[in-house]
Amino acid sequence: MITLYGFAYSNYYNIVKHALMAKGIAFEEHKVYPGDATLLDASPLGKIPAIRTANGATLSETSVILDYLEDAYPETPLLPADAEARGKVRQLAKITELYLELPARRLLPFALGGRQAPDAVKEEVRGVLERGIGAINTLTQFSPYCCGSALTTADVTLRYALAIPKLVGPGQLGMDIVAAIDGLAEWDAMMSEGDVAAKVDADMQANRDEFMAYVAKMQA
Ligand SMILES: N[C@@H](CCC(=O)N[C@@H](CS)C(=O)NCC(=O)O)C(=O)O
Repeated sequence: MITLYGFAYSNYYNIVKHALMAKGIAFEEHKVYPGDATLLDASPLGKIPAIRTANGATLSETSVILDYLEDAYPETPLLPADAEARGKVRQLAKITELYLELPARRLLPFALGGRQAPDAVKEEVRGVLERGIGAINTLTQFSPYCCGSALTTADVTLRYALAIPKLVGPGQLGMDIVAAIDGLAEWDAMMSEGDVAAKVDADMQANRDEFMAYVAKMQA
């Protein structure tokens, strides 16, 4: 059985968890926070998530794990069959990761610490986010899913990647990132329906206080 390493408040962890559940793959969760030495066995940078496959191999990096799951468990696919369509899904997921999640993440320590980021950092982040939002507006169809009629890894990535811009956007940048992407609010509500999202969200909320205590300890 696959082992998923990480913690339920992590948005990257939840991308992989959602994909595992949507694909109906059996897995067990091994709770671990960044900085835990045991994580390094599975994740060389100590980042979350990581998996151990049923054969005992370890993998880290969310998009890599998603690709592995598609290769190893092609039943109930989260990628289209056509190579170009697969490329479009991966393009959207990559742009979401690099130009929406990662820049917003730079502001996370400030938001979690209850203070404002320096103006120079905010403006740099704003510039990258505006370009990312432009690209995502161009690439998303929302008909009803990001890349057409079927749920793909781009939807799963975007749903959880959005957590950070939603958290930091209003307080740090005065930006409503959901409103800035046409059709995103309706898609986001649709993506929250269903047992998989409900389970991931409930587990995330259940882990909130423990995660905040971990953050406070790290910042002390
Ligand atoms: N590029 C990584 C990013 C994962 C990531 O940043 N995870 C966070 C938790 S949500 C983490 O491990 N943070 C601790 C660290 O960066 O050392 C991926 O795609 O999986």
